[in-house]
Amino acid sequence: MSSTPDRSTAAAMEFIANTPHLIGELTVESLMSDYANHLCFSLAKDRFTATPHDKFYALALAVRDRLMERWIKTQQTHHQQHAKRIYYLSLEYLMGRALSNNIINLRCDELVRQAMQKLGINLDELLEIEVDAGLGNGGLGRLAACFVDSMATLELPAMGYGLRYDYGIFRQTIKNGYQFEEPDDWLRHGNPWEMARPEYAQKVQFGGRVEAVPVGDGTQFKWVGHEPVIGIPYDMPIVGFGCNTVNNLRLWSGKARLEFDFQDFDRGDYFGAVEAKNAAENITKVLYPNNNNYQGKELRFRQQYLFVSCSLQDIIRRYLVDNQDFNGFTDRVAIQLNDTHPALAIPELMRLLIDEHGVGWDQAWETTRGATGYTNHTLLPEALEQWPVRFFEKLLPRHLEILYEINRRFLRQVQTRYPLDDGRLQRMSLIEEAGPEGKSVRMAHLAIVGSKSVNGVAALHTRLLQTHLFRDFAELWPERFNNKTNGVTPRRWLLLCNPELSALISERIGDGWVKDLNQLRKLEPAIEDKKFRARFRQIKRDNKQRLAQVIQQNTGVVVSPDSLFDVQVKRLHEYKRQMLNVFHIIMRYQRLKQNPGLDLVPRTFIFGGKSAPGYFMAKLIIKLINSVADVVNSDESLQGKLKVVFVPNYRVSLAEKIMPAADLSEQISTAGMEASGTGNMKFALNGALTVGTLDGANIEIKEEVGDDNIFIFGHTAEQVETVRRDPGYRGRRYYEQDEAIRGMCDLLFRNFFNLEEPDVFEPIRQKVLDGPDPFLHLADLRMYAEAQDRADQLYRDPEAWTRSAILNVARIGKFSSDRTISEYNREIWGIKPIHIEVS
Ligand code: 62N
Repeated sequence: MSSTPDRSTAAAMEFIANTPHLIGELTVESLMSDYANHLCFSLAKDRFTATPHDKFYALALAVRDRLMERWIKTQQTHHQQHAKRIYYLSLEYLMGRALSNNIINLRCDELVRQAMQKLGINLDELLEIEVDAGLGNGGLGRLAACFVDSMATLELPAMGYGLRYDYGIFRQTIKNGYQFEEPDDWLRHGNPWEMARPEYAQKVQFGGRVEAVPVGDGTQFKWVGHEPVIGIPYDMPIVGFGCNTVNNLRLWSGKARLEFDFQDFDRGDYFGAVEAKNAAENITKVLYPNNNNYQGKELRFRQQYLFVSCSLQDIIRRYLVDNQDFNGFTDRVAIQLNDTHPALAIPELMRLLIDEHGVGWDQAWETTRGATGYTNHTLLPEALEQWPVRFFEKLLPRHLEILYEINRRFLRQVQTRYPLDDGRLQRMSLIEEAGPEGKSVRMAHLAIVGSKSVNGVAALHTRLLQTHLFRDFAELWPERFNNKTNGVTPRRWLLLCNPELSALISERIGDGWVKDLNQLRKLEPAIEDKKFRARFRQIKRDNKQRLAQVIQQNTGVVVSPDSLFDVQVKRLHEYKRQMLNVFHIIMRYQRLKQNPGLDLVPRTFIFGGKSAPGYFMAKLIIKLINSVADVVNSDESLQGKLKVVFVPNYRVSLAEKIMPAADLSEQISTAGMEASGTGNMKFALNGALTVGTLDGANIEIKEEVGDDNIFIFGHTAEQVETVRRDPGYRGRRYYEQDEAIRGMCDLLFRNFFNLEEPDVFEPIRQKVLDGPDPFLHLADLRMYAEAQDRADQLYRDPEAWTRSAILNVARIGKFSSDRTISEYNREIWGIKPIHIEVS
C-alpha cells in the first residue's frame, strides 16, 4: 500500500460514499439490482443466454460488492495502526464453497433469500452450483480454513498464505468398486472470489551456485546463475462473522519470468524458452494428493520453496514500509508453520535477512526463531518430511550452507549440555547421514530448532510428541513445547450446514453461541423438555431424509431415514481403520444370516473418503467396502436391517450434508495414531454420538460429554505399544480364540464378497491374520463389536438417545476453533484484536 494517498482515488471513493442507491447496500432492492447489473454488465448475459452458472456468478459478485468496503477498510486500518500480524503459512486450504459462507458471515442470509425469491430463483439450488475450493487433502487443510475464519471473527490482523494450485484434490469416481481419479479443474469457469495482484509479484530463484565476495573485513555470499520464477499473488477475502473484519488469504501462482524467456528467444533457443516457461508454470499446477505420507518429489520441494520465498519476501516488503531496520520485526510479525511443509521458511528468512538485508547471523537467528511457531500434525514416521541433501545442492545451495551452519551451532549446544553423548547428537542432528537416498534434512528437527514454540494438536498427541517422537528436544527445551487442541468453526459446521438445529438452539438460548460456543451449555436443561427433544429428533430425521436423497442420487442405493445412520467419513488410511468398521458390518451380516428373525437395530453404514492414488492398501479397502455393500444391499432376506453405502467424492460441500444427518460418528483409529481428528468435533456438534478409541481429541471429547454419552472401546495407546512389542503377537490369535471373528474372516477370505474377483482381498488377509498387524484390527474387534451393541441398546430408547445427543451438543463448546485460535494468540502470537469501523 503506498503511503502517499492518491487524490483521484480519494475523490472517487468520496463520490460513492456520498451518492445514495449505489452498489453494495444491504437491502433487498439493491441486492436485486446489483444481481441484475452483474448479469448484464459483468457477464454480458440476457434472458436467452444466462446459464445457472451465470446466475451463481452474478449473485457471488453482488455479495462480493458487500464485503469490498470492509476488506479495503480492514487492510487500511491494519496498515495505519502498524498492527502486529499473524501470518499463517500452509500448503493447504480446504475452503469448500465461499458464497454460502460469506452470506452467513455477512449476516445477510435473510436479505439474499428474499431478493432471490422475488426474482424467482431458488437460492439453495444456486448455492449448489459453486465448485468447492479443494486446495487441501484432509484435516490439516480444513483446519487452516477453520482457522482463517476464526482469526477474522476474532478481529485479529491475520493473513493466510498458501498456493493457488490450478488443480485441487482430485475428483473421485467409483467404477466396479474401485477408485478412479479425475483432475479437479476448479478454475475452469472462473473464480469470483479471487483478485489477482500482479503488482505484488515476487521473484524466486532456483539452482545456480554460491560465490563468496570479500567485502571490507568480511565475506558476502552471493547466490548466482539461477533460474528465476515469479510468484503472482491472488487474494481471497476472509469474512469475519458478525464484525467488519475481512482478512486476506493470499495464494501464490507460479509464472515464468518474461525477460528470461526473451533472452533465450533472442539467442534463438525458442524451444528452450518454452520449456523454461512450462517448468516455471508447472510448479503450482497440482496439489499433491498424499495424506500422512511423505514422498520426496522434486516438484513438491519446488512448490514449498516458491511458497515460502514469496510469502516471506511479501512479509518483509510490508514490514519495511514503515521500518528501517529489523529490530522491531518480532513486534510486528508472527509466523505459524502448518506442519513442516513450509519449514524452508527458516533458512529462507535467515538468507533474506543476512544476504539481502545485511543483518548479522546472531540477530537474524534471534529474529527468525522469535517470529516462528511450528505445529506438528502427525506421529507417523512415514509422514515426516526429510528432503535429500542433493535437492538442496541442485536447487538451494545457499540454503544448504545456512542449514549446515544452523546445525553446527545447534549441535555444539547439545554437546555442551550432554558431553560425550554421540548417540544423542546423531539422533538430534538436522541431517540424517544414512537415509535411503543418502544424506537428508530432517524438516521437523529444523522446525523445532528454528521456532520459539512447538505444539501438538490434542493433549495425547502433544504428550506423545514430548515422550516419544521429540523426546530429546523436549528434554533440552521443555518450555518450547505446548498443546493446542484443535477446533472447528461453528459458523460453517453448525450455523451454515444445519440451519434447522441452529434455529432451535437460538430459540432456546439466543444466538450468542455462534461467537461463544461454550454458551451451548445453556442447552443442558432442555434435555428434560419432552417437546424440545421431539423437535430435536424431528430435525435429525429431516436431515437424514435429505441425505438419503443425496445418497440415492449418487449411488442409486435407497436407504431409510428410520435406520440408524452410522458414518465414517475421512481420508482412507490403514490407521484410521475403515477395515475395522467393515469387519463389524460383516459380523452383523453373519448374525442376521444365521438368525433372520434377529431383532437388530436397522442400520445404514455410510462411508466416504479419498485414498491417495498410489496407496495400494487404501484403494483395496475402498473395493472391500463396495464389495460388501453390493452383497448386503441386494440381500432381500435382511429386511432392510442392513445397508452399506460408499458415497463418492467426499469433500467439504458433501460433509456439510453428512454431518447434520449422522446418528453415530466412527472415530476408531488405532490409539496413539490420530493426532487429533476434527470430524469427530463436527459430528458431535450436530448431535451425533461417537464410537471411538482413546485417541487424539476423542479423549477430550469424552472428558467434556461424559462417559455415558460416548461409546469408548479398545486398547489404549500404552496397551497398543505393549501388544506390538510382544514378539508372538499375530492377528491369528483372535481368529482362533473368537468364534464370531473366525466366522467373519472365513466368509470374507473365502471370497464370499468377491466371487467375480477371487482372492483380491488376499493382501488384507495376510496383513490382518498372518502379519503382526500394527493397527490391531482383530485385537480391537471384539471390544468394538461390544461398543456397537451398547450403541444399539441406547438407540432402542429414542428418548434416552436424544438426551445423550443433546448433551453432546451442549457440552462440545470447547472444540470451537475460536477457542483454539485464542489460545495460539494468548500463548504464542501476542496480537491485539483491531476493531474495524465502517460507515
Ligand atoms: C491431520 F507432506 N493431518 C491429522 F505430503 N495431514 O491426521 C489429524 F506428507 O489427526 C488432525 O486432526 C489434522 O491433521 C489437523 O490437525 C493431515 O491432514 C495431511 O493432510 C498431510 C498432507 C501432506 C503431507 C502430510 C500430511 C505430506
